[in-house]
Amino acid sequence: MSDHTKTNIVTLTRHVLTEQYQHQEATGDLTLLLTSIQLGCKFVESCVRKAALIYLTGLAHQTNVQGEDVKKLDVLANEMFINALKSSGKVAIMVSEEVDNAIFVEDELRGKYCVTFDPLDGSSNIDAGVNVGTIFGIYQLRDSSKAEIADVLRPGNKMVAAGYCMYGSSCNLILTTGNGVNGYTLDPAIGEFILTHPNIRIPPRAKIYSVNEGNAMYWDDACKAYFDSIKFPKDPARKPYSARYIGSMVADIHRTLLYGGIFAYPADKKSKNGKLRVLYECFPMAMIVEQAGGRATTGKTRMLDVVPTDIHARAPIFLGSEEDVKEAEEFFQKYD
Ligand code: AHM
Ligand code: MG
Repeated sequence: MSDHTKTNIVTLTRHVLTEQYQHQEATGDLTLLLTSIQLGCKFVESCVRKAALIYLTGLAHQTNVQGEDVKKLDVLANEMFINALKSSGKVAIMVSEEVDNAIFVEDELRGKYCVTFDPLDGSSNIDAGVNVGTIFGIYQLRDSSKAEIADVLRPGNKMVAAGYCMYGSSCNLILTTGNGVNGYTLDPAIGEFILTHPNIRIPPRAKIYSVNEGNAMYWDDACKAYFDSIKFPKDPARKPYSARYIGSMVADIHRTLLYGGIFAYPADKKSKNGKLRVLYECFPMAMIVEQAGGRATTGKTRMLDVVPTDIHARAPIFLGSEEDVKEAEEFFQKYD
């Protein structure tokens, strides 16, 4: 590596600014908004890293709108993102997994963006030191809107950007602004996300499936038949798929993005709409996967075309490599 390469580093901010300047109409607002998201991610990364040392593991003794136990780190991450986003002056509406109602930013600080986010996804894994993450999606207010709930109850194909940050063996931020997908790794020494994975493309097919098989008993026939088909292939030329399931969406999807395969959280007899939330889990991941050349569906409908009816609405999801997801869709068509 030449000295030049070592000093001419591309940070996330530099990269997004360069991309934005290629568009005449760019104001730099999205870059500033992303700066506040980066700050939130760096803060959460630092807390996750030392959670056990500063007594941040365990429950906060609260339940959230979904009736789930809230961890101390969930509370902290949520507060951090709300404060960072609000103070950026670029946000009008926030939707957080941890807050029952949409949060409308006061007039003096109001900007033109709406941000949906899950501040700490997969937090049931925290106490075991397993990867967790933050997921976010970004919309712009509709033309001449003064900020209404209808600005966020829109299909995912209206999002202008989406991303996630994975707190794992390294801290990786994956981002799309609708022009492909890039990955950045946090350099803790300088506190900057550095471009390490430019233009990520998901392999068109891979022999990996990622689903909670403990729910198989409750799956419908299409779902059972699809997973059987990849585990017990009839075609002798095809080998059975490998199973990989961490139970932390960000980590499972990060692997799917880089190695390919299919990730799913299907609907089942217990959870008629699956488990994952449309606005801040399914949509951002679907946008990233599509932008990387993959595919995302509910089984029957393109994920990004779903119209959310409630800010915490859920949907079944299958996403990943184009050919694998198409094959799953064929089963849903056949059994319809
Ligand atoms: P959370 O938002 O309460 O953390 O739940 C979402 C998580 C996802 O990260 C993961 O894909 C899923 O729940 C795992 O659920 P299950 O334990 O039912 O397999
Ligand atoms: Mg979540």
